[in-house]
Amino acid sequence: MKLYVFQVAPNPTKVRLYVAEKNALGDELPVEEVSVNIPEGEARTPEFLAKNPHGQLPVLELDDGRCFAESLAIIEYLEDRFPEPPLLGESPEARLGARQMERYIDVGVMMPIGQAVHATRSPIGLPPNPPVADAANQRADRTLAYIDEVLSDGRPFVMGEQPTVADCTLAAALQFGRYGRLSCVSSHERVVEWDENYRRREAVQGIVIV
Ligand SMILES: N[C@@H](CCC(=O)N[C@@H](CS)C(=O)NCC(=O)O)C(=O)O
Repeated sequence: MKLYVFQVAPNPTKVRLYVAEKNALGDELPVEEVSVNIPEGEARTPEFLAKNPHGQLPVLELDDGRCFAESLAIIEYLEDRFPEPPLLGESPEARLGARQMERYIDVGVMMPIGQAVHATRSPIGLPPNPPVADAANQRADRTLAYIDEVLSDGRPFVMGEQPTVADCTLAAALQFGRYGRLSCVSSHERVVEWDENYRRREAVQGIVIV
């Protein structure tokens, strides 16, 4: 399978982290990464639009040539195909909790951080828009306060003792925030500490680069 990605872009990074975590657990996923340079327009070429008409990353190309987008759908497909060891949790309830948290983080942190970065230091050259950036920063700040509280019991990962897809989404979002030099994370000490510890781990070396 081929996974079309671009470094630092948060949605592809979330899937890359998931694959790296699975590999670190001993499950060598047969996924080959292909870089598509978003700022240089490579996601808008006819060739790439044939893979994803929305021109967005990540895209997973199956061995039979079929292509699928949407980061969480790709992760869930990989988890269905390679269920052991699990990265969504052991029981249905654990998976429910991990998916719930992943959604909170995607909608409440990654999306507003993406909006804030594109409204301040857009990698694809969008014009600055301070009111949009401020509102998005505030939205991210609210969800980060919630995650900070979740982490207050000293757990190493968002869902407890083991990494899940929730950690992948959070780390990918925070990296994009650092790229955009956003300040919304810095006041949440436990999130900052979680992020430093997460990035230090051998499993994810070379993926979180900013
Ligand atoms: N909901 C989609 C969002 C995908 C997305 O927004 N990808 C961004 C990179 S993080 C992209 O390809 N942007 C290029 C563009 O929209 O032109 C997912 O979860 O995969």
